[in-house]
Amino acid sequence: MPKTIIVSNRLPVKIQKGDQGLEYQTSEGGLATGLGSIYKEGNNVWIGWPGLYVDSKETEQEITTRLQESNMSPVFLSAEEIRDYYEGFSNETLWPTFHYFSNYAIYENELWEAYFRVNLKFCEEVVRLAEPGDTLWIHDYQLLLLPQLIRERLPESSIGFFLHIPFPSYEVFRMLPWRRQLLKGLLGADLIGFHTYDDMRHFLSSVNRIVMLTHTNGQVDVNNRRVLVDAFPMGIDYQNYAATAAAPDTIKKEVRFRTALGEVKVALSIDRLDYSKGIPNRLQAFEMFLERYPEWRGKVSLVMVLVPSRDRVGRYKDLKEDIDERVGRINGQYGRLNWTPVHYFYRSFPLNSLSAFYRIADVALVTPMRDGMNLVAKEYVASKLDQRGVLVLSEMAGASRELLDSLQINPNDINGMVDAIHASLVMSESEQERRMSNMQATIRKYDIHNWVRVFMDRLSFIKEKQDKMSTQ
Ligand code: GDG
Repeated sequence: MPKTIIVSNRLPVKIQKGDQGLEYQTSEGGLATGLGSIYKEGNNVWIGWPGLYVDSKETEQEITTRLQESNMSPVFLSAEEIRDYYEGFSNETLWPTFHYFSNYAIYENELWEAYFRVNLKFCEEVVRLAEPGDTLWIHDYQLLLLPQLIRERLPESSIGFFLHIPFPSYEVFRMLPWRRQLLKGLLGADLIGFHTYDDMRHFLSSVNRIVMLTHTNGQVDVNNRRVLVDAFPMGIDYQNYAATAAAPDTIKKEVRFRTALGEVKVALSIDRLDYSKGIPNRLQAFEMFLERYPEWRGKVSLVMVLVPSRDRVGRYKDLKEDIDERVGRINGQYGRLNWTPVHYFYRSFPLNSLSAFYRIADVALVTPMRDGMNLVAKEYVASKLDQRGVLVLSEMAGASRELLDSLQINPNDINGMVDAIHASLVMSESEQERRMSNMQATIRKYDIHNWVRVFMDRLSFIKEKQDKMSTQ
């Protein structure tokens, strides 16, 4: 029976060293939920790094045995590989470049070589587990070389690839010294998916100008093999977010939050700590809003959840300091004994707390400089059971293409953000309801299960088309 193999940098599990040995916690992330319906079935499997450094073969064996029970197959990384492939090339070369922060990118051959070696390591694990007829679905920017590496070893295999972050314009992409190898790596896939039509267009333009291959209707012929390129905007598990928002535990938490916050309007932001998320700009806008609209002082608070991320990378430490300073300045300048302008949390919360935050928020400020999609925007909308609340959304987030009833802003336009914050706080309830219900209709229909189904269908479609081409 052919199986499906999912491959991503991280496995959908969190392993921590506790007093009683290793503790395993399955991930609740969007991707894990969506692909849960696949990898947990039959003999399907998810290949990836378990997210921690393991220093003994015995522990590796223990983790491997344990994860096999839940259809996961770990790829272990050495301390150098974590530093050079993951923190280095993935997060200090590709991540900034793909998010249009090329000035933050470092170009070092040693990091590139580690990236190549780790992609090869993933390839070995795929080759070990794959059998004829299997379908492979590879995820994200840490594994751009993997499709072609697998293609060389298993020429007949069916390979899908999905990029979760933006694909930059040719002018930015071409700054990478390894641009040719990266494109060739990706073109080993049969289907290459992006969140938006623009990402897809940028990719095709780079393919055209860097590896000189043309395309027709998103199809590129590579060595007599047809590669399909398409946009698949990722959705969320709508029913789950709506159900969590309606759960008694969530409502209890909302009541507790409300008591603690007092009778203020709530603006909410939730992100991983990352310079792509536009956090300083958002704080600048909130500060300017308080300055320009003194009548709102004491009447609105920003609840800002920052989830720690990549805190070993220098750039992220600097960003954290900048944010701490800005929050301190706003609270120092405007705070009162009975009112805190910015409630700032640098940690993560369980899902029902997140849901209570979504419920209580009159406004969600989702203002990234660049974002592949941004699922927080969709989760906020799905959690608004009474259809009250306003989404302020950056036009630089992939989600802006679908959530047309949000108030869209350019994150570099601080005045525009100030106006949007004000407009959302004074928006009539009927307009809030109209906008929210339109957005809910969209994301209810195009949910994560639909996303998985459509991607898999397109992959079988292109594979069948190739088979027909080769028998003609
Ligand atoms: C990448 C792309 C693309 C956040 N805080 C907590 C928590 N979260 C969850 C959110 C949401 C997820 O983390 C964040 O997803 P985003 O889409 O907003 O952003 P990235 O992490 O940068 O993801 C992005 C995504 O991939 C999918 O393709 O949309 O553009 O950058 O689901 O709810 N979850 C919990 N506690 C928290 O404190 N439980």
